[in-house]
Amino acid sequence: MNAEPNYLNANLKFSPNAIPSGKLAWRSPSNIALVKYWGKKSVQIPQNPSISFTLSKSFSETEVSYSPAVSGKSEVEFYFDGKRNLLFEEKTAGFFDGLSSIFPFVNQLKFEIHSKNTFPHSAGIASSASGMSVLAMVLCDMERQLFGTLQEEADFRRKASYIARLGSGSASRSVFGGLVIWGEAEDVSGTSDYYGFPVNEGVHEMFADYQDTILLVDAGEKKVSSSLGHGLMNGNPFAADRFHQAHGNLTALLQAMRSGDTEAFIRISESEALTLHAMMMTSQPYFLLMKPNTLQIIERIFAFREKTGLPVSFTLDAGPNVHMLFPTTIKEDVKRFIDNDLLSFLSPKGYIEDEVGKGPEKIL
Ligand code: 2P0
Repeated sequence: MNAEPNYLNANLKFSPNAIPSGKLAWRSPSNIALVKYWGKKSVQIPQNPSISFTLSKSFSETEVSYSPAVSGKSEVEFYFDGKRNLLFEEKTAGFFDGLSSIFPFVNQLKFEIHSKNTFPHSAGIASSASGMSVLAMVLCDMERQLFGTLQEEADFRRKASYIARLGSGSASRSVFGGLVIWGEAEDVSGTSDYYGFPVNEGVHEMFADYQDTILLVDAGEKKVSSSLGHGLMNGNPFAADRFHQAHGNLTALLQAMRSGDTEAFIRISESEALTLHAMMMTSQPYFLLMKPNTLQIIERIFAFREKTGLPVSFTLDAGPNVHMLFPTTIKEDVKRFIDNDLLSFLSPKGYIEDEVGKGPEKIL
């Protein structure tokens, strides 16, 4: 069991007459889980370990200007897509308030935040993963620049992942590129319930640039938030078995990805997607996030795979959109398949051709 890092640090504070102003910006991607996090213990501790691909093109880009606060506590102004967004403002202010013992300097500053996503938010593409991880990168970067700490890249990333987790569990995984585990996995040393851990070494090269084409079935706002969904696992009669199953699936999936066993990769990751939605359907109150077109697409992926023998599979996030996973070598075949067979099931927003990415990037 990896101990919780102790990040409480009263010294990360400016002397009252030397509160700085400045600006910085980061880009941070979303990620797609292959073994799912669904159910948490208190304070953002997952009930089971999860593993994800960090994406490349689906990201949040956030610019943060800071200056001395006038009120003596943290002040946040949040603009999303150029417009003031009071919901994100409240969420960010709450997140920052919760960090006051880790980053006491946050209380001395006024923040003006300008953010945008390259994908529709609250549509089951993990917008909280990119949105919270980008804020974590910014805060850790401020600590590094203004206090001279976190000079080691590994320390910087680990703390950023820890902070991102406090904002949203899945965000802890977006801090790293490629394949990332969050949550203690018995047979993968270095993994932790407190931060993400990249596990790219030894994974078959085919997965280094694996494709994730996100088929947007319904790009609208979803009705049940993930936080609510996680909470409902507390009363789910299948919860204990599900948490146990996830451990075994993670071990088997990682093994399959190391040996390049696409058949096992497909079997385990598709089963994880359906299990996630089965948990939603067996919670009280029960709810459905798949739409009829989600099932239409899944049926067609099964048929296409049967007919062609090509290793195309699907996974789902907490929403109706279908993430189609496949190796780069068959990109053209899959594109033809989408254009011929799937377009009629998609919303006007169509699809996003994403792939495994390298993780957050500093842009200012
Ligand atoms: C995951 N999801 O592993 C799973 C699969 C959605 C389906 O993590 O309450 O936004 O902020 O910790 O991370 C979505 O939940 O939840 C999620 P919080 P989060 O990616």
